[in-house]
Amino acid sequence: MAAFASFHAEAGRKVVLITSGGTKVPLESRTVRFLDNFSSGRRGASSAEYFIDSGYAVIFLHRHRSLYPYTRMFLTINMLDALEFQGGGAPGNTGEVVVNQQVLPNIAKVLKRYEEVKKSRLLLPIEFSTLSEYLHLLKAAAQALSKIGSKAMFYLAAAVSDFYIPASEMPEHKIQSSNGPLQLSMKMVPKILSPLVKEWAPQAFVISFKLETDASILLDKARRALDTYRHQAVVANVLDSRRGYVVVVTLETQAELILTEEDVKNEVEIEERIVIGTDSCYSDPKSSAYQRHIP
Ligand code: PAZ
Repeated sequence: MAAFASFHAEAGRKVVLITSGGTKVPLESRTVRFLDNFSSGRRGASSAEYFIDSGYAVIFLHRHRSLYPYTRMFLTINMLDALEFQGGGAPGNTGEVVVNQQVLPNIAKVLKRYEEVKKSRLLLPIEFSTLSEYLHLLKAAAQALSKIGSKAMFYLAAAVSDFYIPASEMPEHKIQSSNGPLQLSMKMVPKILSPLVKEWAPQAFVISFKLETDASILLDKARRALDTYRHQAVVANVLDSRRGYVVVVTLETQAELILTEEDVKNEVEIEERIVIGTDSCYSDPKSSAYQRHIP
């Protein structure tokens, strides 16, 4: 991560670390069961593409098997339905395999972009599964990125567990149902934003995300996070409307980003708006990107 960051910073590029997907919290040390959450990784994966399009190099710290930039569009497609034998499926024809462009209509365009990105080494994927892997890798990433100072951005879209069972309190073997109903006592996960902003990467531009299901407490919680950690912005969203509506909160401003029906018809994604606003705020702190106050 440090080599990737220095390489791109020396080439005059900004580097963003995106976190994406949910964390897994094991209940046993030889893990059979774990707690998980809803996050698909779509926010992180699509934002990675828009950051690359805006001139950034991206460290993509993501949950194993969550959505991934470029391939995210094809996740629901059965690979074998998308391939066919050239010349048809006559018995004995096991010759060349080609892509059925009706099943994968955008594949050529996406493949071209993916290859350009790979060739320019603009995307560094790093995987986590468990909460402890995530915390360890985020700290390592922050320390690696601190070397490039204000050229680094953090875009913390992962849905990280607030609770965990410490290794010392975890049973080694599979919890037995014959012992009756399960009662769990979990500890609070330390708030990593605090050391990240204050100690590990104090010059970086940091955007955190806040998700709630009760819209009435969302903005208060976003503002409280900004007051506590003093970072640059919080993207606040509600579970059910997160694909089409977010509020970007900074210390002085608050802006709603909304997709209209027209946008949805044109396949505009809200991440494009978040990334464009974030980039102009970062590149020019006086920018009006997030200046629109909500009455
Ligand atoms: O991963 P996804 O696209 O399904 O969802 C994105 C999200 C809701 C996880 C993200 O926008 C977010 O709010 N992350 C922070 C969640 C939290 O409050 O911990």
